[in-house]
Amino acid sequence: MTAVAHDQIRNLTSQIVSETPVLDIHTHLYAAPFGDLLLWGPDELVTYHYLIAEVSRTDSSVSPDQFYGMSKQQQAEHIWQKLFIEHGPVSEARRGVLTALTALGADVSAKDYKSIREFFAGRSVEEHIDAVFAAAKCRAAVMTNDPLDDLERPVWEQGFKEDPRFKAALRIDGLLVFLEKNVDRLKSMGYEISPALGASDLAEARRFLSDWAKRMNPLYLAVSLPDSFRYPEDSITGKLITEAVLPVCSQMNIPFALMIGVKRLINPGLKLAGDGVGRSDVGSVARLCEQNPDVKFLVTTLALENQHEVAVTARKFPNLLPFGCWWFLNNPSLIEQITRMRMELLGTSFVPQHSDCRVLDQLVYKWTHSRPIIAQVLAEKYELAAGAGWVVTEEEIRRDVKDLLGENFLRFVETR
Ligand code: FIX
Ligand code: ZN
Repeated sequence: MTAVAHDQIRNLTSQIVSETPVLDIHTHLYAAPFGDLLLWGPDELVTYHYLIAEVSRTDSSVSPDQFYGMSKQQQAEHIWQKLFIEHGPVSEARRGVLTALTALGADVSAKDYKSIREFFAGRSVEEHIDAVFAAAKCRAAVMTNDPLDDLERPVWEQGFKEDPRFKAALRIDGLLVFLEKNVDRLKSMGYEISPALGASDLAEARRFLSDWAKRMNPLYLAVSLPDSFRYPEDSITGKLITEAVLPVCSQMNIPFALMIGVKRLINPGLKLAGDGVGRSDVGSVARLCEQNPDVKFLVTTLALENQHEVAVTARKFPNLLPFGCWWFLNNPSLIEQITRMRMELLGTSFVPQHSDCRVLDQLVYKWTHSRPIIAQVLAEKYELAAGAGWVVTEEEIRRDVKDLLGENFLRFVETR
């Protein structure tokens, strides 16, 4: 064992965190065989829905309809002009663009967007995947795979050569939250599931879930739920969770990931950029864990106000793994606050971050921005332990960093 001097803890921890490969447990990225579902490159980076929300409030002379009427290139140039040239790139999402572009070799100092776009022109998606995963020190990213997506489903049905850097997650919002609009699609796929949810509908729902779980071999089943979510609940979502999702998760030993707290489309005109946040009922999470001890739950909530209660609830239920600083929480000041609070309550038994990348290039900035914060909090706690007489070793720090950046998650999904 290599003891670490007190004044070396911070540097060593930050070095170890910066060099340890990360397993990113939730992204909207796709392996190359999924084609255009994988968004990449500067125009996608700059038109990220976080920046669409920011430009819509910064320059109201262009309406959301007018903005969405532009080509992707025109949208990118508009955002660059309004959010980077006419106003300081000080928001997290804007800084993210600069971090990713610079880390991938582009020169942003000239502030000339067209030359930045030119720099990436002619790259193949395979080259870009290699470059991004290397720059982000990402060993694997978990996708968001929706069998009810008409572009994605044929890729799974045809089969493809797997890339070990992309893991599957079976996303089931289309069944749990949007069943009514997917009844015909499910029927065309061979599943008779009516919103009446009689016994045969529920059996069909279980068959749908287990069929696609067998096909995708997902690390977890996942759903994003509104802030109004309650468990148990006599609703389509509530019934399907109780009668279909939980039995299948228990039988196949697959965790269920709940992302709770979105207020969908509070401004519909902004489309994907129009979602808001609401406080969730964490009591529902506690009941899920208490009433289903044989099911593992991965939980992230969108509201800052819910973070403490989720961490406390996780102290009571080993089948609950809190993860990530989701979406509107993915900001340095909040990541630090949430990570410190979680570490004080849970030690290292949580997943501090996921990227939620929608664009491949974002993998670089989401982790470049989060790693130093995770390192700072962990180092601080080790310094305090050392101050209380503990002999901190390099091996201990390496072990805990590996846990926080992936092993916790893998152990959780793999254990029965
Ligand atoms: O439901 C989700 O997976 C959310 O992460 C997304 O829908 C959201 O649009 C997003 O990109 C958050 O970062
Ligand atoms: Zn997401």
